[in-house]
Amino acid sequence: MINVIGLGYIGLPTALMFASHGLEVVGTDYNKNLISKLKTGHLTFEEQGLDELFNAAVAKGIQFSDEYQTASTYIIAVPTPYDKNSKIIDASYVVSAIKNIMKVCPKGATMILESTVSPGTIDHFVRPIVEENGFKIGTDIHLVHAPERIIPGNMIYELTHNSRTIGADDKRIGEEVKRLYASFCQGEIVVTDIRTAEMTKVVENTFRDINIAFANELAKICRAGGMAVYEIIRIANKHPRVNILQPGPGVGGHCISVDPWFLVGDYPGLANIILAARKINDSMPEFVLGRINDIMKEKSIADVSRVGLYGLTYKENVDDVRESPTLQMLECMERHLASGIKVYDPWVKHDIVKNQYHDFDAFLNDVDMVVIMVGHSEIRENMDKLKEKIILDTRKICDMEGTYRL
Ligand code: SAJ
Repeated sequence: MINVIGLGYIGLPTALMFASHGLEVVGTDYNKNLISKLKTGHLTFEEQGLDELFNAAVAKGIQFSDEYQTASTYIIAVPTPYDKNSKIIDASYVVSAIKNIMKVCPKGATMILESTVSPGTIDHFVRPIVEENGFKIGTDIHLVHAPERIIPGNMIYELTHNSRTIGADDKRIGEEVKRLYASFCQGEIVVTDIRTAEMTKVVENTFRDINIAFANELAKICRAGGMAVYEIIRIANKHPRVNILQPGPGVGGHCISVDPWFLVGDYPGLANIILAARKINDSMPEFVLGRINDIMKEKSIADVSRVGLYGLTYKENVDDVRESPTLQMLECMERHLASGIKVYDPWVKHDIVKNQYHDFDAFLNDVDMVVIMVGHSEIRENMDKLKEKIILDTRKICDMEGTYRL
């Protein structure tokens, strides 16, 4: 039996995927409210294809519980934030999960950590707990790191088709876990050691952060030099070895804006490009704020309450607001004692910020200027509603004449 620990954005789809492919699965989360929702057939976040997968898993008998189970395999998918001061990983959720598993797990069990961790986390935090509990690693307990790689918005497809990395101490166990994941994963599954798997995952997200930072820096340079950044990127990308990403209002989510800090925290003085990229991406919400101010002056908008931010999530067509550029920008405004700006996001159903709207038309009715922070399908399909508005488009999704850009 597989006990999946942590039923968030990664753990839930993973548990459902294993169960829908016929494996015996119990999903565990310490949040009783979340468990009761799942038990009564309610999903806890929106994701394309998740409903169908949930129904298939329930039909195959998946169980949900707030208690850790006695199982042959544990899959841990809990958050791994970083300490905002030291920049070092905060492994407390992982540590707590391992301690709880140790209370119920039989000898011979395999513990698979899917959460992204800084290289060395398993050595520093996980191994000591296992040993303190009298288990011998390699015989009584097998440790594996199988970092998740799926992208919110396309999770189910990517769970099935992405390549995966399995890091294990013992090649035989690595191959066993590979067979387990091959029950649903059609991508290549590479078996390696634990430290390599840890580092590879962090490197992947850091690579993307640096590349987004390059696009964002170009946007700033081009703004200062009076050049059209999107046209420049479009033409440069015709070169066979150039592939520049898109500038935007910043980098959000719980992955790309977090994981590079692990390397900065652990290797200060060495992780220089990585640190610079983090700073550039973190500076984007403030840059957008500067653009809003400039445009307000140009268009003689005196009152910020006539400005509306479209989008609260960290990217399009997801309901995840963690580290979102819009939230970062609102924080920055509060620091400058500027408030009153209006906000709307069709994916965020509850009030999480001041002056938040839940109806697109009502929102549009109350503003003269719309700042597109997120390119949800809703706005892409209703661009004509913005005809009379002053538009600052940070995502380059609007091609109406007079649209302002980054
Ligand atoms: N962004 C830009 N410009 C771009 C691309 C992205 O500004 O050209 C912004 C997005 O709007 C968003 C942020 O960057 O705010 C991150 O979005 P994303 O779509 O690039 O990635 P995530 O954070 O949703 O998912 C990433 C993925 N990692 C990589 O692509 C290397 C995913 O595969 C990982 O599984 C996930 O992190 C994770 O959980 O680690």
